[in-house]
Amino acid sequence: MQPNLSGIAKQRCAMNSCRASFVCLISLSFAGLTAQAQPEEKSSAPLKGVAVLHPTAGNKVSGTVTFTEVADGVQVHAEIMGLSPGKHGFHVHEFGDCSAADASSAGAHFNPTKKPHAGPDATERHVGDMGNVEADASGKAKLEYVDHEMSLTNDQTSVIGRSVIVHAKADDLKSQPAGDSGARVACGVIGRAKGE
Ligand SMILES: [Cu+2]
Ligand SMILES: [Zn+2]
Repeated sequence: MQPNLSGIAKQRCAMNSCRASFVCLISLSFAGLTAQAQPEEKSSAPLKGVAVLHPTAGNKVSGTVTFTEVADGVQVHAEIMGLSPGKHGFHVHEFGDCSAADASSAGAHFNPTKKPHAGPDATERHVGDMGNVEADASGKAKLEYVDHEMSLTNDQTSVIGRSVIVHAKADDLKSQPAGDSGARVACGVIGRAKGE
């Protein structure tokens, strides 16, 4: 008879020696820990959010904005089209609700820390203050930067469930409460996206 390895282990566990039982117990506990560690490894992908922008009534602005958790903040990547050439205010607004024809349903700038309106590099700013996107002559804009105020985790500065708004005019980064950037030309709800 050729007992396999688990057969040998069982035989050892069956031995009435204190020491053998202890070794078997340790082995079983270790196997249990390994099995528990598996699901945590799967969820280690960076948190990611995405907003698909749709035009408000009378406009044709569309695009996609992604938010990816990085070591020092949240990487914002925007690609927008259908804009008039030049700068356009670009913010996270407090409600993830683009249902109104003019996107007024999205509410004010996302401001959980109760600070004044400013630009993305200011130390005192709305969490939602992403500044401007700048469209070229063909109406396309691209923006890529790391934001140090917003988050994607389940805390008060998380932008998940809020919305991204693009405006008709430039944000002057100082007028209160919203940078005097005019009408809302596109709106998209920020949802959770699959991590990479
Ligand atoms: Cu805005
Ligand atoms: Zn603001």
